[in-house]
Amino acid sequence: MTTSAYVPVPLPDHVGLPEEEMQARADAFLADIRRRHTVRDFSGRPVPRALIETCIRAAGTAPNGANHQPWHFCVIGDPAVKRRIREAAEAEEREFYAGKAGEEWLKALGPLGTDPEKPFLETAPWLIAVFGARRSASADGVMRKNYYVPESVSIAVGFLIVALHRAGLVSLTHTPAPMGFLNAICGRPADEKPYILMVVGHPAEGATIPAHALEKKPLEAIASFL
Ligand code: IYR
Repeated sequence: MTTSAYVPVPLPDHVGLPEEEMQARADAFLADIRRRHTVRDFSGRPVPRALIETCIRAAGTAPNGANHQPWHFCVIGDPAVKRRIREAAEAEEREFYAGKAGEEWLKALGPLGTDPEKPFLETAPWLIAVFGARRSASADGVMRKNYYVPESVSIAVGFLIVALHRAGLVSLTHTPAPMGFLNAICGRPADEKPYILMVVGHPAEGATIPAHALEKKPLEAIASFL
């Protein structure tokens, strides 16, 4: 059995704050994140690639299993590739809405107003397909097993969503199912799993969201303190 040694370094960059300042920052963050909404009406307004790169760097700082960073972000701006993704996604969605989803699921989607048409996959300037790898290479090229892959990828996507929001962009976490077509289109190995297809850009003028999306459960319903 081989093990690598723990090499401690001092905790870098931690900013200790007075309690009032902590509360003020938490309040300010809550106010800002409350303004984040998932958007399905995108404009074609371009977004600089550098902005996307920075947001992905932020996503890449997420906590994850054994710090193996088991994710890959495939960023698509090429209109021809976006079109292929739209066609493949809509083919899946047509089956889903035609009955594969089942009655209960379709009923739950009623308030969202979604359907098999996914024009945003072509309109939005960027799509980001997020993959998780069960095995991947370390910095020095050694292949190794990854741990807590779905959890790690999901946390990174959470960071990405917040980074995009803070940058003044909107996004949609899209999950056509199954989305195996993304491996072929993105040129990713078959053992990587596509978890989420992020749609990123600016909202279209007059973009709407479902009223139902504004109903957030109160603290009492989502938390308990022992
Ligand atoms: N993937 C489908 C259906 C869908 C499912 C859930 I759960 C949503 O929160 C939203 C949509 C679609 O994108 O239309």
